[in-house]
Amino acid sequence: MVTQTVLIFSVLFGLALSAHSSPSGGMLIPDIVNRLWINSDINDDSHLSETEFFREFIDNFDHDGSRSVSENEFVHQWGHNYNEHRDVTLHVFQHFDLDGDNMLSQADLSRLFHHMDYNTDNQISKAEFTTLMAYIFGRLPYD
Ligand SMILES: [Ca+2]
Ligand SMILES: [Ca+2]
Ligand SMILES: [Ca+2]
Repeated sequence: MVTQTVLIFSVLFGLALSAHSSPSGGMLIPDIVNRLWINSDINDDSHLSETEFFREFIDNFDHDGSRSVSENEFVHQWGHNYNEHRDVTLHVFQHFDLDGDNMLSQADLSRLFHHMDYNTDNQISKAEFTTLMAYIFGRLPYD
């Protein structure tokens, strides 16, 4: 039932965006993860520091200068960057918003960062990053 609803939504949304995306909607997930990684690793040293993580997901997404990211800000910027469906984007937002207060704060991202950092070297490797994103995208409500 949920799958069917999402599918119908995807088709409608895909048609609306067909001028610049495939009928199935946004980018392929490996492409999104690659793009996310390239955008986030600002100094291009193949590691993601906590500072880079904050810069990518707070500085870029926070449009009103509150130093935290609302659901609307997240959906707007993610959609702009990755051409992704609102429902997919909300799913990512809900995984990033660890305390569930509907705001993505530096505290949420810090917890997420240390959760991702399996070998506790205070840097996120692409493998660590991909593992988390695969987990999040793997839990999307459709296959
Ligand atoms: Ca880096
Ligand atoms: Ca939060
Ligand atoms: Ca690490």
